[in-house]
Amino acid sequence: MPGLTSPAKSPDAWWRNGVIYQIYPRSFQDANGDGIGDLTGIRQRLGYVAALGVDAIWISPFFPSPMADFGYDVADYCDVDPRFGSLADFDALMAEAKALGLRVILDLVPNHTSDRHPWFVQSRSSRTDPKRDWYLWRDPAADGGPPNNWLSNFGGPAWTLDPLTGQYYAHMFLKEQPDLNWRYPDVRRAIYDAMRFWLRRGVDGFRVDVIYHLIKDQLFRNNPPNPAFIPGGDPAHRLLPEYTADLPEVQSIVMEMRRVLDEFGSAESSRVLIGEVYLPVQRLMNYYGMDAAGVLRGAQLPFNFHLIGAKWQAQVIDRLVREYEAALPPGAAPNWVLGNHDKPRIASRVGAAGARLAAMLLLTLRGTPTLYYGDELGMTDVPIPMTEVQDPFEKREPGRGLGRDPQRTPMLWHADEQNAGFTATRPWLRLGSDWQSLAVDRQLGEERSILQLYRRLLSLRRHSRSLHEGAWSPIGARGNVLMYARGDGPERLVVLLNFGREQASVDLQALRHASQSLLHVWLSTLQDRDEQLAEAVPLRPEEGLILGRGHRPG
Ligand code: TEU
Ligand code: CA
Repeated sequence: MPGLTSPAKSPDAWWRNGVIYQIYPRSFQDANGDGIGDLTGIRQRLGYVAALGVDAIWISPFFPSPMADFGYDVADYCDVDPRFGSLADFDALMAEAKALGLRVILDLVPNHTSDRHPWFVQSRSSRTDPKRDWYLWRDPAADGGPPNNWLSNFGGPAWTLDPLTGQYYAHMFLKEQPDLNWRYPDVRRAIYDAMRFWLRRGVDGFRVDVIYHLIKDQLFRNNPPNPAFIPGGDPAHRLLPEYTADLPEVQSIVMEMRRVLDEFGSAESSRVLIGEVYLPVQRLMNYYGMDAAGVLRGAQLPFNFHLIGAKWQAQVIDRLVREYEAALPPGAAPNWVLGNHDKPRIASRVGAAGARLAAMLLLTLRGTPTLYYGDELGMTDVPIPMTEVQDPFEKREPGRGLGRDPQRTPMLWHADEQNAGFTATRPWLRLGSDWQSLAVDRQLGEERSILQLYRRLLSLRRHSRSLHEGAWSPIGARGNVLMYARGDGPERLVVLLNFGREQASVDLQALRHASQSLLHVWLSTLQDRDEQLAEAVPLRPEEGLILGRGHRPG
């Protein structure tokens, strides 16, 4: 039957079109009643994640850490922080995930360690310590100040003076997160060994934190001023990171990391390297690592964050998708992200109806989508009173709207349980006032909830070959309606997304070249229509539709 195909499974390269679900471990499920999520909690909730219909989870860091940046300051790359559990808990989680058919991706933080990591403790102990060169130490400037003008992403200079040896060390983030010296071979080896430690335990890949920051200018030149900087904005944007990010030499490291993964698989390896890269589309493409022969040797998925910053307009999104699709090297896997633990939640950026439209967009574009936990519930940013702030970024730069606590609040499980079933005690971050209406069990009982929309979209993606792996072809943006097709021939389907707050109508004639015959509404973001279309497709405000031939598969 046209449009009806068995799930397109290509087990070797699941990451080409599988769906990744990001879990922030502090906030998913607390199993031992301390108000902080943990690995056992995640394991207990894997049934929900599998039933949602995703392919993999990515867990933000759970390694031993003083938690200056909530785990992005690692003190031991090969263990579990007691607050999150133990290695045995991790193994149990891994086994449960495997049993449910879920892949597990870990968060590798190689740009910096915690200042409590034994490597840094040794490095700072003396100028002649064998680990001195593992970090970036420099003499003070002539006036005793920092060696250059580099800025920390969290505000203030990227240099801190260590009185013990009279030198400054570099840190792109907090002073509790000293940057490793990736020009130094021993550093590379040590991190690659940590990767192997987890690969041997069965993990399916890594999301690599700020992979594009790993190499800094060897001459430590000053970063130039950013002419586009708006006073009052993120203070780190005062300078352009010309000498601290995306240096050409970083590409050889990306390829080395990929080779470590490939030790555990084939070329189309089932182990995946995901790079956290905030860069313009063209520069992002370098991270696929295409060599002279056209072989992709870099990250299989350099994160594409462009939907996060894009203006929420049909024309803008149309241009963005075209630009990104056109820029991809041959054979490269596209990917899309709507949000993460660092960015305001999608439902707060575009509203409740917009969040549904965004879900349809994310899950009908070509390639690998990454979902942020709770976005499937339509969770919004939770305002955190000053006295309850946890995020070090907010503490350092208060009141600028840069803090990341609002998007890190506990997952909402049960409408009738204390703290939504996240914890039996006071949670580390408060719940939003609307938590009961958003809870998983409440939404599962509602036919047309956003959670049901996510489940339907994920099921459709799995059952429709066109959505799962078909080509993406633009139809265009007419007024507020973004239109594109997926797949070829009789299986081709059409997606219409009305970004406007008014009704819109699309002439079927206009879609004729994209469709072969009568079209059915397979899915509406409002989940209340199922009709066969005659001449025009009426779209309600902020409604999205998937149109296909015949009946909806799955
Ligand atoms: O984020 C890198 C990054 O670019 C963010 O720090 C961003 O600039 C900031 O959050 C404002 O949006 C990664 C992690 O995702 C983040 O949680 C860590 O704090 C950071 O690296 C340091 O490891
Ligand atoms: Ca706990």
